[in-house]
Amino acid sequence: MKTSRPTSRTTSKSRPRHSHEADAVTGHVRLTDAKKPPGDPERAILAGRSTRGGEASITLAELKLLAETAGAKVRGQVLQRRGPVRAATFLSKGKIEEIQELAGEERAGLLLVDDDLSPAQHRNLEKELGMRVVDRSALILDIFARRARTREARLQVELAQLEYLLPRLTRMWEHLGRLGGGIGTRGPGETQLEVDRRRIRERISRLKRYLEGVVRERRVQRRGRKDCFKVSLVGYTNAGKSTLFNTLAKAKVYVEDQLFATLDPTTRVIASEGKVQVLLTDTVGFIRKLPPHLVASFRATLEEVTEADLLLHVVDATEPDPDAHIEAVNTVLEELGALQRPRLLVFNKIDALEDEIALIGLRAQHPGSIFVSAATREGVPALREAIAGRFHGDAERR
Ligand SMILES: Nc1nc2c(ncn2[C@@H]2O[C@H](COP(=O)(O)OP(=O)(O)O)[C@@H](O)[C@H]2O)c(=O)[nH]1
Ligand SMILES: [Mg+2]
Repeated sequence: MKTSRPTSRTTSKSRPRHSHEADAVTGHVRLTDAKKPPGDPERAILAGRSTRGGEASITLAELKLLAETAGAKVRGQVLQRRGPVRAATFLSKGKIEEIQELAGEERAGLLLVDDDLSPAQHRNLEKELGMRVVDRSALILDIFARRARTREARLQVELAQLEYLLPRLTRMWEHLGRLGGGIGTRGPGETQLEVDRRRIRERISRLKRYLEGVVRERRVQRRGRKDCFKVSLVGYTNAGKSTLFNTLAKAKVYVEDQLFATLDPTTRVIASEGKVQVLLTDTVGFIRKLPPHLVASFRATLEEVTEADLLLHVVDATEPDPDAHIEAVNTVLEELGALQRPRLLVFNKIDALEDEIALIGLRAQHPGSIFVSAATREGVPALREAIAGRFHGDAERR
């Protein structure tokens, strides 16, 4: 789509800068500052809140990985352990001061918050801190935007970004509206905002129509594969789904020790029995608190999962808290309506486990699951057998 630059060039200087404002028309909530020369990563501080003791450090470790994947350089972190949520700013006054101090020392201009902020909290926090704030959803959306290679993935991400942006544009000017339209509240800024909003809504409906078409197309495609046994890899991002896909399908899809390396589904035949083929699909990974807009936008991609005959739920066995990851994946599966699909839990990366004891513990806690290393292929024959077993059971029922 061709979008002319907004006419607000002359007014933009007098309006407060807001992180979501920069690319209102193209819909890109950019994390990195466009004015910065490339190769100079943005220096960021992380902030999170914890309600339960131990889990918070794991949470911030994940936020750090997300931040680095998005190209930021993490210079420090602040964790709020106690106290009620301060509704206006999400973080307490004391923590805000701590962040300011840390940011000053580290010359950091960006705060990454591990939770999702309401549009008002976001605005207030930026105002009090005097620095840019990006919440968890915006950060994940940013990574998806960077990762999107195909047209379909790009449009899906764009839709999610615009849906994220729209309420934030609205609220941004509400405080002016409440003054009752006095002097200075009905300037060109307000008119521009209405134009922006209308344009975004139009773009959203256009994207939705297009993606509906993709969903229909995919359904037709899948109908052609009705006689196949469809296996889908699901799991937390970075669990090793793509590596396992390559091992099972003898393929070469993109593998990276970064989050969300894969956005587009790839399908390969991994076995055939008589006329029936066994198809394996690798697709986008999940994470805790995946932005809901993203799940909705990626419906075309994720329908592979809802219609699979078998889901291989891949878990990184070296994770400190694999159960938390399993739960997060199950939450997304439930949102997709795919929790009822037959599932097989596959613990991966057993080559990297510290000791036997950890493996024994996992085996005891998750009976009936499979343990593999996609890297060394240990356990992969057993996985193939398990897939074949499910396939034969399925064939008998048909
Ligand atoms: N040690 C070890 N590393 C693995 C194994 N499988 C995957 N990895 C690594 O884990 C990272 C994420 O892998 P990838 O397949 O991209 O994960 P995905 O996000 O689930 O698709 C990469 O650095 C892989 O090399 C394994 O069996 N053992
Ligand atoms: Mg992958």
